[in-house]
Amino acid sequence: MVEDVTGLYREFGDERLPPGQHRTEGFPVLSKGNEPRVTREEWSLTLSGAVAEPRTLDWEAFTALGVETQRQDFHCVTGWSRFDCEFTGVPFRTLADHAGVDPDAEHVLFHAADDYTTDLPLDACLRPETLLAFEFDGDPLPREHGGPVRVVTPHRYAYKGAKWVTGIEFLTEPQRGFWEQRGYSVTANPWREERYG
Ligand SMILES: Nc1nc2c(c(=O)[nH]1)N[C@H]1C(S)=C(S)[C@@H](COP(=O)(O)O)O[C@H]1N2
Ligand SMILES: [Mo]
Repeated sequence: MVEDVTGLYREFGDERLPPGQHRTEGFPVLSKGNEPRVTREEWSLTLSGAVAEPRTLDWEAFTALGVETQRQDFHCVTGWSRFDCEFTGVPFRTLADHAGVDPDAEHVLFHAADDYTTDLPLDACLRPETLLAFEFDGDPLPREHGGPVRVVTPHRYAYKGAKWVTGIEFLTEPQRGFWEQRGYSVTANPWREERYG
């Protein structure tokens, strides 16, 4: 079953396409540098920081937590949006529950195999649309789009979605990620055009 979450824009206004964005049919690739080559067998995910039980999950343990498929839109801060992407993955919320997030955790820093990081307030991560995705349109997520596993955040600009994700660090104080240190927004709501921070 595919859950359609493309209507989430209605929380923020009447237009599905956020201001200043144009639609693209293709799926451009935006990577800051090298694109790591990681197999599902080599991959693991670490849940650390302000949690009851730090954990490292391998592929089997990760997928056993429960998988969902969602139809989502994808908004890049450089101006393009791709509608109706079908992503299959494990919800962030499921992973947070698995580790047991401390009550004083407020923020999240995602880590990736290319040393990319990105940060978001915890409440934005806990929305049901935040997935750690491993399939796109029914196929394994291509390496250039972050395979084996990436984060997707259809309610935020796409730089919040770490490709080749390796870790989720729960924080009691905000810490800035790669683009956030370079002037991009921490909150990054596309309908409010929060591009720069
Ligand atoms: N690990 C990692 N994740 C990343 C990036 C990156 O360079 N490295 N780029 C970000 C940016 S700026 C965008 S717009 C999206 C692009 O995803 P795509 O290449 O699948 O379109 O991934 C984000 N996640
Ligand atoms: Mo981006």
